[in-house]
Amino acid sequence: MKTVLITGATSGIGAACAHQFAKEGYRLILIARRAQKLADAAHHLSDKYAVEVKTLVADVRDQNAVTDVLNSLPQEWKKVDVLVNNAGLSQGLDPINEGSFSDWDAMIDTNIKGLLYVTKIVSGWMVSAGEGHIINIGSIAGKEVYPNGNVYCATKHAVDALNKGMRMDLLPHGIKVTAINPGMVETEFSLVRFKGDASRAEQVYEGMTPLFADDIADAIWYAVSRPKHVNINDMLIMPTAQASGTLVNRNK
Ligand code: NDP
Ligand code: 8X3
Repeated sequence: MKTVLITGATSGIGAACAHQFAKEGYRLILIARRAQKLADAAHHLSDKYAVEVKTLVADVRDQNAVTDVLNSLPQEWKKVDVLVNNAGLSQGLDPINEGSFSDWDAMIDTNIKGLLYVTKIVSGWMVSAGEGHIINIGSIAGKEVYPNGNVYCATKHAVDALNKGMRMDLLPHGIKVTAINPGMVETEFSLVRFKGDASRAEQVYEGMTPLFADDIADAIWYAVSRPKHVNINDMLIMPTAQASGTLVNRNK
């Protein structure tokens, strides 16, 4: 029985991954802050796929909380085969001189530090087991920078660097490390970026077909299901209607 740990499993890409791995018969460990949404997802997944699900309500920014909830898992759940470092967010889209300190803290603390807190513990378990696969959700924003994307792009460039660094450090232990870097995916991402402004969020995807969370879960499953001797280092996945961070064809 294989086990996957997914951060940010209450919505979007993380929720789609939970379905994909459950469908493949994995046991699930799901982390997010919204307790009720997490509990509802767990019930639904265990009913639909007949898999075991553990939910851990935690804010990945909180180093002590992350350490406590992960260490509280029963020993037999600490053999994690796949870690999907997905929890993340953007806050605001402002020029650097107008950016908000709290937005910057939220992005840096979640996308970089939260990813590190979870990875430190789970990669330790993988080293003990002598195997494992870490999937880091980066972004087109980790490959290029777009106007007003400043700090969000910086956090995803950091994920790109950490993805490469982890692969080097974990090489002696046979642990695979993969970055999945999506372009525009229609999830709660834009609603969160624009702090609940639904009409501004909708405009992001107006006149074009974005990626859907299932497209990314499918790509993650492709990487995870390669033979033991094959690692997908890095995948950049864009909607057909998006050629770069900002170049979008809205006429089709
Ligand atoms: P969503 O907003 O739909 O999902 C984000 C998930 O992360 C939610 O489950 C949320 O759960 C969780 N999360 C956010 N902050 C925290 C936190 N501090 N602690 C624990 N969980 C947290 O967005 P996406 O699915 O689109 O985003 C997933 C990842 O994909 C992010 O890393 C994002 O940067 C990346 N990405 C997204 C793209 C897009 O266009 N959508 C493109 C490229 C990359 P809860 O609120 O319950 O804690
Ligand atoms: C999310 C996609 O284009 O807003 O990482 O950076 S984008």
